Amino acid sequence: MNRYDDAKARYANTGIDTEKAIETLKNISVSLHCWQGDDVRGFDTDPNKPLTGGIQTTGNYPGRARTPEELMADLDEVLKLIPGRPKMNLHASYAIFENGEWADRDKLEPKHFQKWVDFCRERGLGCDFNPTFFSHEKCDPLTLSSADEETRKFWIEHGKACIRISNYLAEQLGEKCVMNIWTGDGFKDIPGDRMGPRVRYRESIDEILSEPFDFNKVKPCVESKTFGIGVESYTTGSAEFTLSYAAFNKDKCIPLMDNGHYHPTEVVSDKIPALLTFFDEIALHVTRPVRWDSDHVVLFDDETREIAREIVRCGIDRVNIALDYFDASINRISAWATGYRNLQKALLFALLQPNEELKKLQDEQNFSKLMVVQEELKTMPFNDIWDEYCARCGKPKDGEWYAEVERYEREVLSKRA
Ligand code: RNT
Ligand code: ZN
Repeated sequence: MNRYDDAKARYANTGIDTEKAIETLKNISVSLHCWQGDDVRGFDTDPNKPLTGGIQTTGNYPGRARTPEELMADLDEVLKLIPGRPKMNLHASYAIFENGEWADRDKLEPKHFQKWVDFCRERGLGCDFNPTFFSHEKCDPLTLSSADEETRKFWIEHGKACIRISNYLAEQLGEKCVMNIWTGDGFKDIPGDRMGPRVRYRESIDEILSEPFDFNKVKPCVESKTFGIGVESYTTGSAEFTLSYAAFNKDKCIPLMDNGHYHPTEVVSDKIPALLTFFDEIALHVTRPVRWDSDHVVLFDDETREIAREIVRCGIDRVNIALDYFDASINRISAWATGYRNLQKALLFALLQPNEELKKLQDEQNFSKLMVVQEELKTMPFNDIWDEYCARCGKPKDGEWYAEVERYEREVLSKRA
């Protein structure tokens, strides 16, 4: 008997269908964020300007992508290494201009993303999108919540342009486009007015979402945050703000939770069923915060597994899953692939749980057995199912992909001096 058949039989003994888990996971779409490849620099402004908005990439590992061609080549390399059903996730700052043409963020058009559409179409990928409200001279530092009407207008126009682009991506690629509104708007020190920026932020999002779109195809989201670097005292788009916005605008907007954006003892896994009690659909940014919103590479750790368990238990089709991290201190292809594979592992692990039985044990108040069953599941022959899943996706198993990362680094990345 081969290892998979043996593992399959052992899972079957506990009432778990590994075939079903594998088939389900193959169809769960997970967005691959383009910004891990170039440390969130983008192509529409000077790539050497500082990253603003309170986010930070640290490290200067050699080999970052400097052009659209390099980023696409790197993405192709990552796509070789990850099983599952990836979807691209772009920021507006990744617009590709041709023939010396350039457009500011308020004037971006679908054509500036045509190369990305072609890239996605050739690879059978859908595409999510994000307006870029940071790393730009018109961040004062506020954007959508700025007190300066001209600045605020500029960013509203950017948001509207992004709705049109998202619509185009959805139409061209035949898959819904999740468009996430996140701004780093906030203050370093104690504000003199907390309400004003929030009222303006609300009005700005209203204006952006007044741009026509089909809510079945374009899914605007509002992402909350607690604080950022240099923005420690006040964040306009706090959890209460964005959640309330989404709740009062359910016909055109969904809430997005990034698991780096809460206080360190709060967990997004627990918030998933809380929100899904009220919202039909939510969106997630999966990341790994280390003491703060540090955006470390996603690991196969307890909270990632718990997030995946809640996604599976609450309804896979109700959660839009995306990755959001950026590590510039290690090989970026490895960072991308490690995080993506780990989220896949967490989802597979979650699909291999006897959820009906666990629920029953809880409802019967059999908490001793509930603990024992959950603990024993941790050491089931999970790796054999994972290997089989990778093989069926035509992608390398653990132990078989890192050599390719090394080859690519040697032959491609190391030459980008
Ligand atoms: C920042 C937010 C936001 C960004 C990306 C680049 O804290 O998480 O989602 O990381 O849009
Ligand atoms: Zn995020």
